[in-house]
Amino acid sequence: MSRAPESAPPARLDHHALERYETAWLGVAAVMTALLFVGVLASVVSGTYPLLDAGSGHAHDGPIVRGRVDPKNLAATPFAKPGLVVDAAGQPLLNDQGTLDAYIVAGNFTFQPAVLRVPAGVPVTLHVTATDVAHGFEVTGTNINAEILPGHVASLTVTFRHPGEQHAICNEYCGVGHHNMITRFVVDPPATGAKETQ
Ligand SMILES: [Cu+2]
Repeated sequence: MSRAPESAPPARLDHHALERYETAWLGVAAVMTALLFVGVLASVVSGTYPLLDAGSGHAHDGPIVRGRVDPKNLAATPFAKPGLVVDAAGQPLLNDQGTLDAYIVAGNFTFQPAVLRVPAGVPVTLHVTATDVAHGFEVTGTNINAEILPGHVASLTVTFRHPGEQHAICNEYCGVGHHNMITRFVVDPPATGAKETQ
């Protein structure tokens, strides 16, 4: 059945109705803008942006104050010895929170250490900072993903469940050597590490 040629043109919203929609959407946009503004302001005031606190109270924090370090003076911080924190016998050392600590330094198109051995099944808090420019830090197969800024410490806790190898990569373009920034995580079976050294 074909439409009658003389049928009325399709109904259109008159411009008053359009104005109402426009006003409503402007209202929605205004509310979203206000919420965003309040949210950013609140996080700045409460000090959660852009830092992740390095957990003050750790025995080995040294001069890390509320997630801040002097990137020119990492020698005075635990970052001077990148890697897993171990005791005198070379055993991984649990902190007060019951996790292991590992310090990682991003800079000069590398992560230090290049290889990090961690036991499976034990939570590890990774403290990461940068010496030069902004880098990314993403551990494959985990939800660890942070922006690493000079002077700031990102502290993220992860438990590697399965023995094997995983990698941390820089996912924020930082210069010509960007693609070389890889750290290998070697995840040891839970029992092995302890037995070997006894
Ligand atoms: Cu990079």
